[in-house]
Amino acid sequence: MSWLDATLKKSQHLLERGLDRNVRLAVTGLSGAGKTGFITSLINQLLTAPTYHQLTFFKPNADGRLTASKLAQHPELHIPGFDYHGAIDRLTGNNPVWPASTRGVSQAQIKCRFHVSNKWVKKVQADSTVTIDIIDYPGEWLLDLPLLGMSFKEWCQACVKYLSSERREAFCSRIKSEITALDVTQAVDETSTSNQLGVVAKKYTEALLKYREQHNDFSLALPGRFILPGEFEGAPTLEFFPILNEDILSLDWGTVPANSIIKVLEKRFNYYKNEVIRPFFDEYFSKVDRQIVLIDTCSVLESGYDSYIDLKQTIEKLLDGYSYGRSNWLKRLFSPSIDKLLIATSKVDLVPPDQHAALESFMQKMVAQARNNVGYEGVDVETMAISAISTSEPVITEHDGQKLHCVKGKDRGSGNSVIHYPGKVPETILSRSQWNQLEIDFSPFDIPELNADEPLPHIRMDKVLQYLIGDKFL
Ligand SMILES: Nc1nc2c(ncn2[C@@H]2O[C@H](COP(=O)(O)OP(=O)(O)OP(=O)(O)O)[C@@H](O)[C@H]2O)c(=O)[nH]1
Ligand SMILES: [Mg+2]
Repeated sequence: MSWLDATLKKSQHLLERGLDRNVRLAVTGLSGAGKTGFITSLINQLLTAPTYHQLTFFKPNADGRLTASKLAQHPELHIPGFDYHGAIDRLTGNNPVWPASTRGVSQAQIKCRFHVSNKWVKKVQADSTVTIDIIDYPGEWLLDLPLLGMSFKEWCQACVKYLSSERREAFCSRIKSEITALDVTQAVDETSTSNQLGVVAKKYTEALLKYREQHNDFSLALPGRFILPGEFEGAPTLEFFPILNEDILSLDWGTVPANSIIKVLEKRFNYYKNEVIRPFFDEYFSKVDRQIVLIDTCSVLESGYDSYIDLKQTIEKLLDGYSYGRSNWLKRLFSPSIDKLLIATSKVDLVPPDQHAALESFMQKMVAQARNNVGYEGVDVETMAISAISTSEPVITEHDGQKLHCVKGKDRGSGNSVIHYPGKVPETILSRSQWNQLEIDFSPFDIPELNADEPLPHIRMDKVLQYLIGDKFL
């Protein structure tokens, strides 16, 4: 091959790669992890960057190549638009408030115009545009993802384990007895039993929701749409519950009558999987290129050993669902094409800067197994400690003659400026007794006074942008 051919080939290859400038970004995380705050800040940072050049570690901005950004009308007109302006108005209003917990799906599209940097691509076009699509949805619905890989019986077995834990006893013992007393193998008439099943399903949901309200708890025993049904409110597909009798779970269900309660519940569970969960993930997650998983490690640390174990297992199941290997069930279903995954611990503005590394390290250890599985499949995985919207500033005080790094912010009650030391963040996984001795308090601050037209204060959002989309600005 002559040098001219080689050069042309190289330039063509780079052009093709460089021209792939649409990024579909999945922002993933359980309820309250900070997804909506993150999306609001990400849009805000991109919209203000061409004017303020504040994103030091986001190369196109640092190099002065990002010339303009705008929010565009998303071409998928059947999906509501993400209410960016509403979120900014609420954050920057007289009495600032955080965006409300998300109750449905919405989507944003951001277009960023930039000067091309690659010398080969530049020969063909001096300027180009990167288009970023982001989806926001209720974190509760994410809990349904692992259900896709389970049969009804497997789900029941997982629920038996979950409901047998001591701390849930007070909340679940009544509904457990009610479910185990049902004659679930007898043939029934579905139409006349439907009402009864609906009542039991309602009581089951209420018992688990009560537990969830009082404890920071996420579990597969409470399917996502049981918490937030959206358009499925009142539909029979949400009226199922697990079989909890261990003797029945050990039976071969092949011999059970087709119109028994077991079979009715199984049918509803399968319908839920195939007609509710699968279309949702298919529509929103199958075309994703990049993913960020947000984890509120601060609240994990505050909620104790048992909650930690629950959350760790849920995250493992979720990331396993997202893992991209050939043998993986999600890959078989959707063939997602994610090539970069960022696992970020959110809200680190509640932690003094000298402890960010410890918090990140703790989170890394919590997700080590899941991360390993994903990385093994050739996906680029990174972790970071970030804050989408910072409510504090770092300060150094003195305590017993020693320097102490703290955070300063607006007190939630009085509105006065207060200095807070949250305690020593552990760097590594703790035993149950170490958890019991952990003295930690990440008291949140009020939202500081913010200006609607300026960049929101943040921690490492520029690094997040560089990692997730920086390579698209060639
Ligand atoms: N200090 C601090 N708090 C934050 C930050 N981001 C979110 N929060 C807090 O966390 C709460 C939940 O954040 P959201 O962005 O609504 O979380 P979400 O993941 O969208 O939750 P769902 O919509 O329920 O799935 C907010 O109401 C804030 O109180 C942050 O960067 N710093
Ligand atoms: Mg939200």
